[in-house]
Amino acid sequence: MEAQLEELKRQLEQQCQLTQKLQTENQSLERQIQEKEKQLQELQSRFDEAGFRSQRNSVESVERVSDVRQSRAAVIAPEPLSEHLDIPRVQKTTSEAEQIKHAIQKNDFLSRLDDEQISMMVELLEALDRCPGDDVIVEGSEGDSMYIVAAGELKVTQAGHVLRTLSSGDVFGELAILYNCKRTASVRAATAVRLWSIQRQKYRTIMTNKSIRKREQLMGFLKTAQTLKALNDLQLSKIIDSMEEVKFQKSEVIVREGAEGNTFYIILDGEVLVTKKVNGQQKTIRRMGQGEHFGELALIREILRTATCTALGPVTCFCIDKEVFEETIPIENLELHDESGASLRLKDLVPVFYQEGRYQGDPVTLGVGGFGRVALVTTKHSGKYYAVKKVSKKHIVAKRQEGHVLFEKRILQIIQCDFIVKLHAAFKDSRYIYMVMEYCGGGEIWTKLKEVGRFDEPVAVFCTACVVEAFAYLHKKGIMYRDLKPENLLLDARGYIKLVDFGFAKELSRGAKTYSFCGTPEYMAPEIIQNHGHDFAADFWSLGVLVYELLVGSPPFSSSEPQKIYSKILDGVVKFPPHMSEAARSLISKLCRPRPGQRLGNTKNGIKDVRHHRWFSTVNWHKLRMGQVEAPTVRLIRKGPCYINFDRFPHDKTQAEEEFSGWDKDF
Ligand code: ISQ
Repeated sequence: MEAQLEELKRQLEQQCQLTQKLQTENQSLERQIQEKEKQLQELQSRFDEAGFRSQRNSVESVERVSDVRQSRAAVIAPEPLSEHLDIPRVQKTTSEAEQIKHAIQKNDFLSRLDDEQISMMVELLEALDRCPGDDVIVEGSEGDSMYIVAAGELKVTQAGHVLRTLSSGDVFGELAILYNCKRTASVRAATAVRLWSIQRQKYRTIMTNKSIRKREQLMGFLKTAQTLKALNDLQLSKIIDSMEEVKFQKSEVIVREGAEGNTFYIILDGEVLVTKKVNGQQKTIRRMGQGEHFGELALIREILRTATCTALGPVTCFCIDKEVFEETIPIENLELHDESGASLRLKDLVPVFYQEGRYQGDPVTLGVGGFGRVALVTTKHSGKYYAVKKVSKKHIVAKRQEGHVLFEKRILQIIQCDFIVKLHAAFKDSRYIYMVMEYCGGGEIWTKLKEVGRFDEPVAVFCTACVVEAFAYLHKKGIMYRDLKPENLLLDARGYIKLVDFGFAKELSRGAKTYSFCGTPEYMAPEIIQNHGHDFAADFWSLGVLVYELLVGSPPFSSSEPQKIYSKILDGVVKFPPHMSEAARSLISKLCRPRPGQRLGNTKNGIKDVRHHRWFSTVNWHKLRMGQVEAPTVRLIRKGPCYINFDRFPHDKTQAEEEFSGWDKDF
């Protein structure tokens, strides 16, 4: 036991000795490390010094160090800015201002300031006179000003060594306008000198306040863009962060009519002339100035510019490209905006005239019917085209159509569907009511059908799919359309179909029936003819008739005598020509089932069953709704004057009688 204890004691002593030895070695190693670190620091500072000298010899700056940072970056603490600093502007002669600008432009750092910052600097610089031998900057002191030499000479020294001489037009101490930095060299007047100097606090206060005001101003400008209406301040601020300033010279074309639009512009300074080709001639639409913007639709749609914008003098714009914009803001946040109806005035609408042909010089008429006429007009303000439906009030009263007209206006006002023509504004006077509608320049489907005889299947599928979407929208809102036919389908400039004419539309609650006899005979459902009462199912019947007419060129139940048409409809026998596909036959048969309750679209799955029918198997419904499907109908659209896709009509100079019964008080 005792031997064991002795052995343990010995081992413990050995352990203690070893620990002591290690501690001594450790201390010596630590000392060596400290020594080495000291040496390293010395070497580093000598190296830095050498680098600094070689750099500085080639530049004008006094503070400039190596471009590649060798050590940790200095922490720059933010300085509070004085809010109410009284900062006088110093009047300069033209040659003084020129000299200063020139000095700024040849300085590597200052030349990167923007125009506004430079002019502000020119205004704020104060004159400072120094005698020979006066110190302007002392090495190691904290810098708060920058200087431009107006006249005289100064010597730059570092640790007693003269580094260089500064003379008129040289800039020094410029980093001090950014932050509080230690001066790394001294500058002393060698002769009597005149300097331009500016203090950091003054410069930064002015510039910060200016930037805040500019941001607020830009925010205000952006808020006037309809397309950006739905965005909050944070999103608008992000847009401002992505925008860039661009300058245009006098007469420079900023955007050209017909060119692809990719950029949105806000005018910061200068004036822009907006012109547009109207009736073959370049017409001035308007002048735009500070705060106004153009090209906003380029952000959300693939569009061709609808006007030319030219700089009237030097113009500065703030702009953003579509791609940058899309990366900044999700496009779903934006409102697809068209010129608001509220801003349209009847007196701003000017007729468009035929430029050639037998009606040359007459106003363009797009359509004529029992209802009145549709004229093509444009606005002095935007140069956009509109279709104006003008109907005699006397005629409306005579045909007892007051209710229909009021309903049509009310319905069109609330409808927001890309497959239905938009109503931009409505007016009335003592003789007429006017409905200012979106212009669909591609013409009527009816005209196209007559031109080509019948449509091939892809065109018919596309047109019908657009109508299905319009019906889906209307039926969901409880509105029956009741007047489907190729005459009421217009093509917009992209070849998309839009439904027009809501004179027969009716609101109907689910399960209810209506009994009025209306529509176009060839398209009437049997239950209308039989007066059994009809509902949304009648629209699906007419959809079947439309598919047939598009593929064949004439409707399935036709005759020159109306009674025969009705008989054929009630017989319900459809003859399919040999060229018609099995899928088309199947769809037509299911849509034109005599019993409304069995009609496709009117059974338990509703309009989904129509969309899912195999005749539509090529349709991507989502893309169609998004307007992302390339329309096969574009090849039907002719290029030429804006009215080229419409039949021509002679001008009607007669004037309707006045009407004062007051039925139109809500129109
Ligand atoms: C829109 N564009 C062209 C013709 C039209 C006819 C009637 C209603 C709207 C129209």
